[in-house]
Amino acid sequence: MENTCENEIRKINIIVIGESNVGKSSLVRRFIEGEFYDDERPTILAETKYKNITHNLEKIELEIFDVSGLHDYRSLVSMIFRNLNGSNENRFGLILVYDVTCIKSFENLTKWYQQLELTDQCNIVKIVIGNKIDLRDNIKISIHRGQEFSKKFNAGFFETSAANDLNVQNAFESLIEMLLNDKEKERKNCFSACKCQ
Ligand SMILES: Nc1nc2c(ncn2[C@@H]2O[C@H](COP(=O)(O)OP(=O)(O)OP(=O)(O)O)[C@@H](O)[C@H]2O)c(=O)[nH]1
Ligand SMILES: [Mg+2]
Repeated sequence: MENTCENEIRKINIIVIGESNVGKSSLVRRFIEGEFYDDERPTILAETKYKNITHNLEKIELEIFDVSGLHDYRSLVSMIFRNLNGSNENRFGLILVYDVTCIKSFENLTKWYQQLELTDQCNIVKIVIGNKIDLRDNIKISIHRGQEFSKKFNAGFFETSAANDLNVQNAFESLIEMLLNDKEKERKNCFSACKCQ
């Protein structure tokens, strides 16, 4: 007889936000497809991407909301977030992305975060990503500033390059691990810098 439990798939939702051009879609593409496009187009509104993974023999479907960083769509972030928060019994993941070569993208990350209007009731696990570390000669935001920022929001921290495939899998997998393991201390202690820097 067929065991229906075996076919049950747990769902994990992740929302990716930050300024336009920081590389949100490139990070998601790198994680899901293992590819990178030099000419990645700006996202219109938001795109949803899916990936199935197995964790400890459990099937998991990841649903990733890649939200446009164009300011016109900023209110969309709150809308997606409210729906997700209202409909989801499980915790879900938030990835805040800035571009290490762009000061504005780092400074504005607080505004994107505030757009979510998070409350203590929100069941959420956060990580901050400083992307484009392959552009070594143009880095404007030190790893220290990134870490301090993420501590303020009780989020994990990662520096990545979607272009060179540095630390991207690790960042996503660590977030998923935190979501699945439900360990508060992991959220606080998850700081990782790319060794290649
Ligand atoms: N050098 C370098 N370029 C990158 C990296 N990640 C993304 N890019 C480039 O940066 C540009 C913007 O990338 P996107 O992924 O479209 O950025 P986005 O944050 O999704 O932008 P919006 O959709 O407008 O919000 C593209 O030309 C990418 O090829 C990276 O790690 N290194
Ligand atoms: Mg995009």
